[in-house]
Amino acid sequence: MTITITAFERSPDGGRGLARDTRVRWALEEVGQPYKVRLVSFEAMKEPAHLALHPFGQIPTYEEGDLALFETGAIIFHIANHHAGLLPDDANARARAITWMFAALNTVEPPILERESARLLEGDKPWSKERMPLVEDRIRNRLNQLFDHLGDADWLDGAFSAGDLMMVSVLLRLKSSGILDEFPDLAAYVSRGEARPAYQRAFAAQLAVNKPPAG
Ligand code: GTB
Repeated sequence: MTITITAFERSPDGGRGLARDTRVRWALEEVGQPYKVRLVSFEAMKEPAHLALHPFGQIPTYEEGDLALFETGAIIFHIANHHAGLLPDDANARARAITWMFAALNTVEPPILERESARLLEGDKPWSKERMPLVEDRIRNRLNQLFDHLGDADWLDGAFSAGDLMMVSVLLRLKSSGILDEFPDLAAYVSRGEARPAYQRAFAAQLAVNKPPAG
């Protein structure tokens, strides 16, 4: 059955791979599933046709036959659950990999998103300069804990899994902040994710849509 996802017609990041369709593309590439992409404008995302797929008017969405999904956690879990390559066969190892998906989304991503909101939406407020170090320290706290867990392992729990795919995707949003560079082992972990051929294909595919015109 054909898989169709949605992505920004023009991503605000100009193709740096930070919009959340990249992680879904990556998962599909890891499991070797072909997919189509329907590009949507910001206006179209708020119209009834898209809202029927995504109640919050966002990308990405995922369609496969009668099934329509939103939320990258649910989409990537669905992909990983139905195709070999992203979740281990052993039941306990599988449950732990899923735990890491949740940890990425529920524990590590929130302070990273808070920093982006603080910068983009509150950067002009008189109290912003005072608040930012507190927000960034909450990220450092999570990165310290993640670093303690990872140690010198390549991946979070044995072989690469959907948990790593989600964690690397979340950490990638920190790349331009300089904070990730304070944790060279975590920066190396992210680089290992980016070096995967499946990630490279996913990145190239989103860049092909968003690349600024040459010249
Ligand atoms: N929890 C949802 C999920 O995981 O699927 C979050 C989905 C989401 O935030 N989608 C964003 C969106 O549709 C795009 S990815 N926003 C439009 C809206 O809400 O109206 C977030 C994003 C956007 C832009 C950049 N960037 O330019 O760097 C990075 C990330």
